[in-house]
Amino acid sequence: MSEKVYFNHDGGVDDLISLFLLLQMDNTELIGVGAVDADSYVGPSVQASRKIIDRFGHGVNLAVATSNSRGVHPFPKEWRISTYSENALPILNESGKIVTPEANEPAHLDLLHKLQSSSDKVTLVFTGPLTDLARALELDSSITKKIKRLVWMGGTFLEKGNVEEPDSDNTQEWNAFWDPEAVKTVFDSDIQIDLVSLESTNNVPLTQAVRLHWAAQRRYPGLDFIGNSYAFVPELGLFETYSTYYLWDVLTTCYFYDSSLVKTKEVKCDVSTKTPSDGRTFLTENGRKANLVYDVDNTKFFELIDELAKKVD
Ligand code: AGV
Ligand code: CA
Repeated sequence: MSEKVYFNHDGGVDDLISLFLLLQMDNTELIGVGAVDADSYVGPSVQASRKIIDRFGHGVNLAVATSNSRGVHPFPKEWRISTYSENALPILNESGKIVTPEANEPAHLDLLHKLQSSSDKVTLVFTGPLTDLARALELDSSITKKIKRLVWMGGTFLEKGNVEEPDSDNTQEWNAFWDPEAVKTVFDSDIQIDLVSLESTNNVPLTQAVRLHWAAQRRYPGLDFIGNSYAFVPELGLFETYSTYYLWDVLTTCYFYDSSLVKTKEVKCDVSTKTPSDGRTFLTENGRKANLVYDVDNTKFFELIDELAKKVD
């Protein structure tokens, strides 16, 4: 039987590649897609999402919802800009038109109504901030009964996060930092949560070897698309910078599909909502239970990306 999935993303390169990969997964029925501003500009992000569904969706009938959620801590503009490049990729514009429509409701209402009307439980895959889910929960807390589990790229329990901003103590992960209160709302619900946090994503940096591996297979349109997309984000050079890219969201999406790629352990956690550590996730005996993904089999992970990407022509 196929698993129903709702995907909410924030338009980064790895968010859009995640959408591409979700469209290739067996026994996976994508029932909705929402895009939130955050690490992108939501206009080109929604357009790029619709084009990806057109080009790589095997005829699936979907609409993409635009979020009107706004965060507390804005992402750096230098990162958000890549979504314009992604939207301009020739492979997404060859047909000269967009067929997949926009949803007629904002993303949090699209999510709410899709959950309310679903007869089966739905898995949520979130690769950006949790704002749209928190807003849906605030409108109707009974939707938790319709949620099988939430797979979220976010948070970390390491000493150092990936935020380096003047109003941060550097302990946070960005998706949690954008809207800390939303994380709190979701953590306070009884949704089962799988956390794909920096513990595991730090193991999948975008290296030169990875880029070469994709480049060597660019005769496959799916791998050409992935290679071109990642060309819009800076290379991991001789030293790690604030802009070093990891395959954060792609690991999250692949874990959703094949949990044997990773190791997980149960943790009890909470989130701070107090500046300058707001958005910091931390372990505490009084916290909520979550399944923490903390390690990944690199070889199997990259093999799965190849396998899925080769399903399109
Ligand atoms: O914190 C990781 C999240 C993921 O959902 N995003 C990027 C992924 O889509 C924020 C982010 C952290 N560091 C970044 C980010 C960087 N160097 N460039 C772009 N985005
Ligand atoms: Ca993201």
